[in-house]
Parts: sequence; C-alpha cells; structure tokens
Amino acid sequence: RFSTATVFEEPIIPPVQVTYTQNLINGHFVDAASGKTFPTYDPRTGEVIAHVAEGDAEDINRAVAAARKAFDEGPWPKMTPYERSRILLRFADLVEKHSEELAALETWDNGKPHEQAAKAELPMLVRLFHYYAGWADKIHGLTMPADGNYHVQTLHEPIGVAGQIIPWNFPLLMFAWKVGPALACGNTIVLKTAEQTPLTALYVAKLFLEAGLPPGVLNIISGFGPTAGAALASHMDVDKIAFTGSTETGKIVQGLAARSNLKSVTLELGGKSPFIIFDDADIDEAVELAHFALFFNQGQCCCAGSRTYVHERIYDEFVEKAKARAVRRAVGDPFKKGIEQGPQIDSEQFQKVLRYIKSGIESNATLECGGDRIGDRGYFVQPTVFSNVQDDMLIAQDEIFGPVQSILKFNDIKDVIRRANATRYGLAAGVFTGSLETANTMMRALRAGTVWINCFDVFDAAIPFGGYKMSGIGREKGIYSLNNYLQVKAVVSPLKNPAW
Ligand code: TXE
Repeated sequence: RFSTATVFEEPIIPPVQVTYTQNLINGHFVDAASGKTFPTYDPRTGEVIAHVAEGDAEDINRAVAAARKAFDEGPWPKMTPYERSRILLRFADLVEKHSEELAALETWDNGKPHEQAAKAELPMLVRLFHYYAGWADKIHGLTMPADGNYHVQTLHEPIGVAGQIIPWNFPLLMFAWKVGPALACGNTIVLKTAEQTPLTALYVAKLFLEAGLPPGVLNIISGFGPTAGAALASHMDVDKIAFTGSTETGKIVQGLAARSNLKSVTLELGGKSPFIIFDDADIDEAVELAHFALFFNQGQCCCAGSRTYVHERIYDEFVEKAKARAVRRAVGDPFKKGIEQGPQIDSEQFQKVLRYIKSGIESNATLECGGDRIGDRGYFVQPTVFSNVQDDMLIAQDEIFGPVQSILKFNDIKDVIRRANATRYGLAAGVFTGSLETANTMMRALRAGTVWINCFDVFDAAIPFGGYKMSGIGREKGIYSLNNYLQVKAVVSPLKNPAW
C-alpha cells in the first residue's frame, strides 16, 4: 500500500560533498579543544555522513570570548546600520547562489524531501535575511514628553552576546530565525546546532565570512546539549539565550540562565496544536489541509496539527478520506522526485514515534492505516491514522513528532473550544469553516500563538511565531523578534531653556 519500493533501492548519492566539519570560532574553522569528534548520520540508512568537531564547555568559552570581544571592541555594533544591512544582503545573495548544495546537504543530514528543501526552505532562508537586512537600519528609539523640564529619549541598543541553541527539524530556517534578528540589531552570536544536523550551519557560516561579516560576530559550535548547550546557557558572559526544542529542555535552559547571570531567555517549545474542522467545510479541502498540517516534514513540526477535531456530521466521511490520503502519501528516498515523506531524523525519534503508535493501539484508538516502520534500514515510518481518539489518550496529549494523525470527534463549538484549549501547550491552532462568524469566534477563543483560518503552516518573515503557555516565551520573526535582541535605554537630560 505504501510506496515502499523506493525505500529498498540503493540510496541516491547526494549531489554535494561535506566541506566544513570544524567549529567556527573567531572567523576560523578549528578542531574541538578536546580533539574529539562525533558522527552525523544519514537518516535514510543510519550510515555515517561525516565526523564533526565535538564542542564542549571549553569550546563554548573560546567562542564566547570571541563574541564578547567582537561586541565590546567592535567593529560590529559600531558599524553603521547600513553597513550591517549590506552584509546581510550580500550573505542572502551568496545563499541564493549556493542554494543547490545547501538544499542537498540539508536533505542528506536531515532526511527531508529535497524538493521541499530546494523549493520552499532555501528561498525562505534568502527571504528571511532580506527581511532582516531591511530592519537593520530602521531600528530606533522614541522621544517622549515628560513632566518637568526634561528632554527624554530612548535608545534601542543590542543586548550583547547572544547564545542560540537550535533543533534539527529545520536546521537552516531555525538558524535564520535566530541569527537574522540578532545580527540586524547589532549583537554577536554563539550558536550551537543540534547534534543530529550540524552540517548546513557550518556551510552558511562560511558564506557569512565571504559576505564580510567580521571575525567573532558569528561563532558556530557543533556538540551535544548537556555539554555544549548547557555551557552556553549558563555562561556568565552570555547576555541572552534563545532556544528552540522540547519543553523539557526549555525548562532546563531557563533554569541554567536563572542560576547563572539571569540572562534574558526566549523559548520556542513543543506543541499539540488542534486543527478544527466544522461541518460547513469543504471536506476534500479540509482532508488535504489536515493531512498537510500533520504530515509535513515527517510530522516533525513544533506546530503540527496533531489533534484533528472533526464535526460529528462529517466525521465518518472525513476519516475514510483522511485514511485514503495517508495511504497515498509517497514515502521514500527524499532525494527522489515526487517523494512527500522521508525518514525520521534518527533512531531515538523513530523509536519514540513507534512507541506512541503502540500506545494508541493499546488505548483502543482505531488504527485506520499504517502503524509500523517501512523497510528494515533507516528511519522510515508508515503514514499512520488513528480515529476514535479520546482527549485523555497519550497520543492526544503528548507531542509525537512523527507521521501519526489523531482524529477526534466533536459536536458543539463551545465543547471543542474547551477541549482544544485543554492542553499544556499553546503554539498554534487551525480552523476550517465556511462561516465568518465561526472563524471570528474561534480566532479569539483559541489560546495559541498562531491561529490559521482555512490554511495551515503559512509562514512569512513578517508573521510572528511563538507560544502561549508551555509552548514558549517570546515571538520570533516579524517586528516582534527584534525585542528579543534589543534593550531600551532611557536617556534624560534637563532642558535649561524650556521656552525653546
Ligand atoms: O530535543 P531537545 P530532542 C521536541 C519533539 C522531540 C523532542 C525531543 O517532541 O521529539 O523535543 O527532541 C539542545 N542544555 N522537539 O531531544 O533535547 C540539543 O542539543 C542546553 C520540538 O532533539 O530539546 C539541541 O540543540 N541545550 C522542537 C536542542 O537542545 C540542550 C524541535 C533541542 O534538543 C540540552 C525539536 C541542555 N541540557 C524537538 N539538552 C520544536 N519546538 O520545534 C539538549 N539541548
């Protein structure tokens, strides 16, 4: 039933080579202080792609020292905003020029469909840096009237050294969401990539150097969370930490920040986003959108529509069609044209997804299709659909982060609002309806950082993204993301001659 044939063929050789595997510190690619390396794997086969430098606390120290110097002594924060903007634009042009290699490297390291990387993610990467280049010279404070004879103004200044920890599901886009605003605002950076996907950030960091970014402004460390990541979050010379990943690790990062120097923290964490389909919806469109909302990127999206609520009047028809769509999903070598779904990122995530599928079966949800791995190597999972899912089942509560759709039934708008909001998460929500009134009610009632009406996963450089509740703190992208990387200084001086 699934397009398994492709999975068993010899994997397509990626049209790219691995060039950069060392850490980038102060403008130079260097080995880890310990001399250690760790392997990064091809999720199609589980085979090693390359060994990369394994950064730990000492490498973080060195990178932070470089970033500190680049911030305190310049030239970065002292350059004119226009000069900074030009470097960001030159970088975006270089990314565009190297899009093919970058898309191939992203697919190789991550397993996502190459068409998705090449046609959607690389253009978005370029777009994001154009967007932030546009902000660089438009950041400024205010003047305000105050009681008494005073001239009052605010300066919007960079925070300093930003520590950034990113996940593996969108390695390049997560890089852009973090690095773009931090640089536009004049900060310097130490970024730790996810241990599963270290390759593309190193490649684009080289492009940044080519674009004229001064040494020490952007430092990239490959390495693991409890060592390199924890060292960054607890470093006394880091002024701000931005993290994307699981809610559990987000709590650790916030704790480390609090226990060290109280650096400011922004977090983009997990989700269990509802996608709610009313009975006035076009069923075929709703099925396709709900399928996309969940299965996109192998289900490895923090905002995945992972609780599909369907009105009881259209429930049976919806389930039949959702199942048919999942069975048709083209799974296989992500380098192959037309493939919609590649492997999960690694063995740990693969096992986690299979465990949740087992839990769904054991809790008596109806397994409509899928439920198992595909093939006997790599981390391919059958597109899986459960119906008759109840709110208290684990598969309706936890973030599965895989190609597993849970379809729940509702019959009343008040009831579905309550159930949709009854979660510790609040990242995103989707609503599908033909009624303006229903849409208006839902967009206000849902407690989530994004509400998509009759669409899902619409991302744009200008649209803010972030979570309510345990899905995070702060917003990335758009004008709101600048707040994460700026502090406000109030400047007050007496007016000697108020008549002027
Ligand atoms: O996440 P972690 P993992 C969710 C998803 C997934 C689960 C586990 O449900 O199944 O998290 O994935 C670094 N101090 N999301 O284990 O641990 C780590 O090295 C400092 C949602 O990959 O949160 C990596 O760079 N840093 C999500 C980053 O944190 C630490 C994206 C994310 O890893 C650390 C990914 C520590 N003690 C997973 N421990 C989303 N919101 O998009 C780990 N890290």
